[in-house]
This record gives sequence, C-alpha cells and structure tokens, in this order.
Amino acid sequence: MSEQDNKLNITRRGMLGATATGAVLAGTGLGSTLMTAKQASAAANANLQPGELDEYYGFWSSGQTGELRILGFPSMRELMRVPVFNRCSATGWGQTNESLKIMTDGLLPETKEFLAKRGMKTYDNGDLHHPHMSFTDGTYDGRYLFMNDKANTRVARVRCDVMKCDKITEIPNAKAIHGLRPQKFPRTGYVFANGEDETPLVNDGTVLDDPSQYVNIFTALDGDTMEVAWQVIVSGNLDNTDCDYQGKYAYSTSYNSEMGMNLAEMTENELDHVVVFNIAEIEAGIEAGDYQELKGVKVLDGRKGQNKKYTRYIPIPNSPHGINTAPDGKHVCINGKLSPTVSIMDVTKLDALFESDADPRSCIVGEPQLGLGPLHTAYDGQGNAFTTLFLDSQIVKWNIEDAIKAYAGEDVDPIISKVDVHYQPGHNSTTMGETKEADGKWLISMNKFSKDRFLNTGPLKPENEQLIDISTNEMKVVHDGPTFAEPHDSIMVRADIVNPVNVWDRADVTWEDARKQAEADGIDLEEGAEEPIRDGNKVRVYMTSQAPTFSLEKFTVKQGDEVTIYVTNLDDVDDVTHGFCLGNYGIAFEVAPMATASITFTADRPGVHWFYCQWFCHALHMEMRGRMLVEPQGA
Ligand code: RUQ
Ligand code: CUA
Repeated sequence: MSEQDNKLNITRRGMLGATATGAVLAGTGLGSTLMTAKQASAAANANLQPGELDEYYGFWSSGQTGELRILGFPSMRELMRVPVFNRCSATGWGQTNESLKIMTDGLLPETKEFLAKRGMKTYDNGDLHHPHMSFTDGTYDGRYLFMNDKANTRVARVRCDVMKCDKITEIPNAKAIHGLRPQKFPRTGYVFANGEDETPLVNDGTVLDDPSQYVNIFTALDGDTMEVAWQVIVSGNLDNTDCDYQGKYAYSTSYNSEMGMNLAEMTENELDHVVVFNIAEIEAGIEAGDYQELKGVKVLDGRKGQNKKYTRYIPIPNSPHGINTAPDGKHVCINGKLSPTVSIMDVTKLDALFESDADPRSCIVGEPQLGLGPLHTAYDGQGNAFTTLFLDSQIVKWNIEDAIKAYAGEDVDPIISKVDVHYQPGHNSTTMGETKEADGKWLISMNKFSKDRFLNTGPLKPENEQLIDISTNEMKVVHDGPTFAEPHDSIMVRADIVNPVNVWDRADVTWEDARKQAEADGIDLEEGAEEPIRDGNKVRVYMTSQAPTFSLEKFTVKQGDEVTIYVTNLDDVDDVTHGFCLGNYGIAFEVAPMATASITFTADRPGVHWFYCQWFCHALHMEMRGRMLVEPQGA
C-alpha cells in the first residue's frame, strides 16, 4: 500500500471518531450506547434465517482431532468435517484404498517400517493447528488449503473443488511442524513450515545432552507437488511463520534462542528472535551447491553466526509467538507472549539487513505495550490491528500508524478499545484478514477455555469461539460458539472465492488405481461385474450403487481370500451419497455422487455377512443391502 493510501486510511479512521475518543468511550462504558446502524445490521446477519446462506466460508483447524472443519460464517454453523490426519468412521478416511494411498504415499520409508512393525499403515492421529488457503497475487485463490500436523511432522493439502485431502507429506529432518503459511505473492508457490522441536541433526540415538548437535529446521514445500523444495537449519525453536506480499521474505518467530532443554533454560534470555529467510538468496545458494543433502532434501545452513545471506536474526523480547503480516503489505506484527508488547517489523527495511548488514533491530518501527500475553494479531484492512491477550482474556484493537508514531516519540496512544472474551484467547482471525482484501467486518476470538459459558459437560469442557463485530471501534461480542478439541486457528474466506463441485468428475485422479485395476480385469467401473474376479487368493468385487440398490445383492468368496470391493456411485444427483458398511468386519466408507471408493481386507470370518448402505439416500435406504458369503476354508 502506498504512503498516500495510508494517509487516506488515517483520514477515514479519523472520520469514524477514532483513537483517543474511542479509547475514552470504551474506558467509561459510554461506548456501548453508540451502536450504529451499520453495526446493528452486521450483527443481524450473523443470525441467518433458515435457508439463508453465509457470506463467508470459515476453515477451522481442529487441533488434536486431526481434521479440518468448514463453517458457514458469520452464522458459525458447522457445515462439514474433512478428515485429514485422523481416522473417520463416517467417510472411511484411513481405511479406503484411496485415502490410505494419500495418507501413506508421502511417509518416509523409515516411518512406514516403524508403523508396519506396529501393524499400522499410517498414523491415525494428528495435531492440526494452522489451515491456510493458497494465494494468487496477495489474496485467496480457492485452489487449495494447506495445514500442518505438529504431532507427526506432516503437511497436508485439501483440494477446494471437492473438499477432500489429496496429499500428505511427512517432512524429513525436522520435528513437529507447527507454524505454516503459503506464499502470498506472486502465488503459492512455496508453503513455509516451521519445525518446532530441535533434535540432533543425525538423530540416531547416540546424542542426547549435547545442545551443540541439536538443530531446528525451516522447510519450504512446493505447493503444487507437495514435495519438499529446500530446508534451512536455524538456531532456536521455530514457532509461527508468515511471509511478505512481495515474494521476497518469509519469517518465523523463534523462542528458546538458548537452545535449552527444560523450562528454566528455555526462558533464560531476555531476548529471543525472529528469523528472516531471504528466498532469492536461498534459491541462489542451492543453485551454487551450498547445501548438504539429508534424506533426499537440500539443506542449507542458516544458523546464527554463519554470516550467510540466507537468514537474519532480529532480537525480539522474550518468547514471541504469533507473527502476522498486515494487509498494507508493509508491516508485520510479532506478538510478545511473555512480553506485553507487539513488535512491528517494516518489511521495506529488510533489504538493508541483508545488503549492508544494518543493525537487525533497524527494521522494528514500533513496539506498543498492549496488555498481558499477546499471542496473535488480525487486521481490518483500515490500518488497525486486533491482538489477543491470553492472560488478560481480552482482544485489543489498536492503530498501527499511531504505534509507530509513539515509538518515534510522539505522544499518541495507539490503543483504540478492548473487549473481554471468555476466556484466554489464542488465535483470532478477521474476514479476509490475512489477505490484501481484508474487509474489517468480523473477528473470531478462539478461546482456549469456556468454564461457565455453557451447560456443564463434565471435566472436559468445550472451547469457546466468540464472534465479534468489528465494523465500529467498539468491538461487540455477538455469539458464543462451543467447539470440540481443539481448533487453534481459522480463516474466513469470501464465499465467491470458494466454488466446490456438487458431483465428482468420473475422470478424477482419486480412484486412478481402481480404474487401472478394472481395466486390467476388463471391467468398466461404471458397470461393475456380475461375479467376483479371482486371481489366486485375491478376489476383486466390482459393484455400482444407484438408490436404492447395489448392483450385487450377493457374492461369494473363500475364507482367507484377500478381497477388494469397489463401489462406484452412479447417482449423478446432488447430495445422493451412498455408503458401504460390511457388518462385523469393521468396514465402512462413503461413496459420493459419481465417485468410486474401494477397500481391501482379508475375508477371515466365514458365514453370511450383510453389507448395507450407511448413508441415508432414499425412502428404501434400509433395503439397500446385500450379502457376502464367506465359505469356510477347505469347503
Ligand atoms: S499456535 S495459540 Cu499452534 Cu497457532 Cu498460537
Ligand atoms: Cu444408499 Cu442409503
């Protein structure tokens, strides 16, 4: 954004009767009587009438549940759960051949071996913190969503056309992928991912207590292929990450610059840092061969004291957490966590750090004191920032330019207003707030505790996500939304950007393996086969579904056969999803309109076994069933 635009924003903000007045009004409680017509109408459209559609899609993480959630926003109605790192009983995710291929293809060979010894094909848990959409030219483009798994060091991608996960990549060399952001400009491009836990560079069990051999790893994936593009070794634990609107830099907060192994050691220093990654220099370093190859990845050394142009370390008060680039394309807020401050970094001053070795703190242009426990900052696109205060249980609205002026010595208070939230907020997000199209309408405060806000559910309580109208200076909580474990982060995307299909395309790659196998068997997936195809002790059953019947009402296999069942849903109709559930075999999966899904299992229980459609599809849904006969061995 140009200087001029900034001035315009200040003027507009001035006209809304901002800063000092706003703070005074909020302080005296008078602000609450000043609900404008605009605010009243904004609050109204959070309560949609039956049949009305939301203005935004909300994409929610689910923490240790391991799935992605889709909400209608601002109504906060949960629309869908997309299984990613977890096992899903409804859809068969983690059980069908198609989902297992996605879940296992990107695992490291050593992980596959480790899991196989435990009788597992893939992990069935994950810890999904940060969902973010792909960008083109600084705003969401509706192609993909990317997300991290802190528990098992993976990054996943969800296709926005069908809202299903299509790639999961385990990140080698790093441990515990936490912060994650897609490149904003010119497009995604890279997906940046932080390794949070430090481990010995060669982690073979021979090193425990020698901190000098521990490293942390920053990873860039190629968002198109989901392969690791390069990695950089850094000093300190990487926490959250973001990148600029110019395509030049990514940056990560880093705590534990001490590389300590316990709490006392980790919080010893007064200053931790933000690591700035120079993308062009890193690409040049790879070109020049300045890397070591570790587990098939080109790894550059960007540690402190290496004096390479790959990284710079900017001192920031103790243990910074969230890092968020403002829609002005210029400022980045680094949230203090243990410090009551947010440090404002000016990205236009980063070139000097790399070119002339300027003082690393020279890019810090503001450091307002906002309250206790600042964790994450969101934006309204009008020059204002909204920061969560974990310890104060508040959101603080403040003005970026005023904070910069105050840092330069002017007598201005950047704080506009504060609102209480219930309780202990972590992330917050605003509508379109992490893009250059931030629109300043809504903010969600994602609170870690709900205590007394809902009917008691026993010792385990839901979290509480509070919808806040930010269309005026006086922020107003308009809705409480309880959620199950444990959304960390969310994005709100204008509905016109997201355009999923209603029916699968038969040419989709998801069931490519099934199509090839059918071709080899001389079968058309859309027709199915009247009899199972036998190939030694491997048996393949091809059936179709069309409400309210499966094409096979019965089939026979032998005890001990390895059976693969393919179901192709021929219902070319919106919302006519069928399912396939094989009783007492622990098998169930979804087959959406025009999709193929399959499963492979050993038929080791003799007898008659009913299979049924487990997705309500028709008045005769209960009758949509059939039998598998497993003949006993030796019969
Ligand atoms: S982090 S509560 Cu996992 Cu996003 Cu800040
Ligand atoms: Cu098909 Cu229920």
